[in-house]
Amino acid sequence: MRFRGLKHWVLTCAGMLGLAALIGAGAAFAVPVPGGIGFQPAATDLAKEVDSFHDEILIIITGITIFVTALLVWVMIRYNKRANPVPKKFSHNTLVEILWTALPVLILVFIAYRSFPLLYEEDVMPNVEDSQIVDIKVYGRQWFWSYIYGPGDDALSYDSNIIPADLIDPSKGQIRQLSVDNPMVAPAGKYVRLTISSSDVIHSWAMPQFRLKVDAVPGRINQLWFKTDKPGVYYGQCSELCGARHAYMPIELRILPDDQYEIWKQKSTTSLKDGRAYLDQVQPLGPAAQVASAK
Ligand SMILES: [Cu+2]
Repeated sequence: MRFRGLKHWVLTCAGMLGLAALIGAGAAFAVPVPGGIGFQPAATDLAKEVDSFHDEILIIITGITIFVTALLVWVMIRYNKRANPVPKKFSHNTLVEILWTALPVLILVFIAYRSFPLLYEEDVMPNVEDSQIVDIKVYGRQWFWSYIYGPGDDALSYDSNIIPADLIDPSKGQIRQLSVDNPMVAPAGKYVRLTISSSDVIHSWAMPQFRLKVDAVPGRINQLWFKTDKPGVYYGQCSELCGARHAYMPIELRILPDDQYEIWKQKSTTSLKDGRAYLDQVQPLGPAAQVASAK
């Protein structure tokens, strides 16, 4: 990872620099928690890169804010009417003007140098063998998601609807506003390529733990990819205001080990219900996963 030294320095300073950075580094739960203000833990290598970029930006922002505030305070105290009754009347200072132009440019160049490669990496999947790629089509709809599994001839497709609040069963690890009837499922350790579109209005498929978000635009195909080695359950929500039930089309993503994923897909192709039963069997959430189920 680039800037490893800087990142360590950033993490060391995080405690001094703010509660947000501190909690972000120490967050333990993969679901939103009451009062939580940090990030959910990163689940992909790219998400970790995004986090270290965030930490670097936080340092820069904090430095600039402190510097500008100190300048303002200094001006207010040293150059007010009482302390400085006869002001000087010059209007140019070449050195200062060069500095306040060049330094912000250098800071912006550094930020661009860090952010453009990340943007590119998030957008373009690495060149890997076809056997390493899993293609899933994602459609946003008013107001649920549809997932279509390839390859090619759409072997499996289904809709994913929210479980209504009055049907939520916390003993099964279901979480109000986040759990769905048929979760999206993807294998761990593979490159999962999503092609995302919409059949009505603009939605947005967002997965905080992967630091991914892309609009689902009718008539247009967007692409995302991710690769995580951690099986588990991940939650996201539609992140583009899409109508009356925008708040009721969450994303539940289950990452399974590759062999279990294949079995799940096979079972689901025959019967969605069997697939769901298999999912609950190999990846039971249990009440322990209950972090944010409070009403
Ligand atoms: Cu939506």
